[in-house]
Amino acid sequence: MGMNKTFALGVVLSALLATTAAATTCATGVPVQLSSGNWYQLVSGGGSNVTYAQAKAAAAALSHLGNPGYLATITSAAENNHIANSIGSYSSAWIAGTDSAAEGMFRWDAGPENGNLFWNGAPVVYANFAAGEPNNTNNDDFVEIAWWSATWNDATGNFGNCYVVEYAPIPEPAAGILGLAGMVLTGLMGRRRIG
Ligand SMILES: [Ca+2]
Ligand SMILES: [Ca+2]
Ligand SMILES: [Ca+2]
Repeated sequence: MGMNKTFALGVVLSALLATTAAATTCATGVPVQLSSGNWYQLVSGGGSNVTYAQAKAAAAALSHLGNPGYLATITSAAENNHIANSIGSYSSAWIAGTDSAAEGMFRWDAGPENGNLFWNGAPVVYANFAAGEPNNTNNDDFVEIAWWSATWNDATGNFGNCYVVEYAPIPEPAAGILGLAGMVLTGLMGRRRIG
């Protein structure tokens, strides 16, 4: 009886601890490709997750199939929906938006669109802030996406969050360079023959 009770208590405690641990971070998913070609991955920051700066640095250190990663930039509804619906879920995760340089002027902070303005009080090209956001409540300067609504919020960058990594296929210069090299070689060989 005593053994059974101790065992049962252990099971309950384990379950409680597991629940607590699971609630602190997301599950790192696999990169999922959108038809446009880019991959997106929800990444755990570990036990207490990571700040915006840590997420940005960690994303830049990742790669998928040789394609470098960066903290995700979301520039279309298709991209936003793909992230919200296809890569797993968590309460929220960092994406690469910030207005740290100029309050209320949100720019992309990584990837091919680095530096591009996407919010100046209204969407520039594309933005998906929740109603009433961005509100700069606590000098919020960094953008997170929330899964319950697929919308964005400005938050302080210093709390723990999961993050979304984007991988863009590297354009294929190899074929062009090889083709150019072939033309140069052909040209040289032609000259030699003529000479
Ligand atoms: Ca993007
Ligand atoms: Ca702000
Ligand atoms: Ca906010």
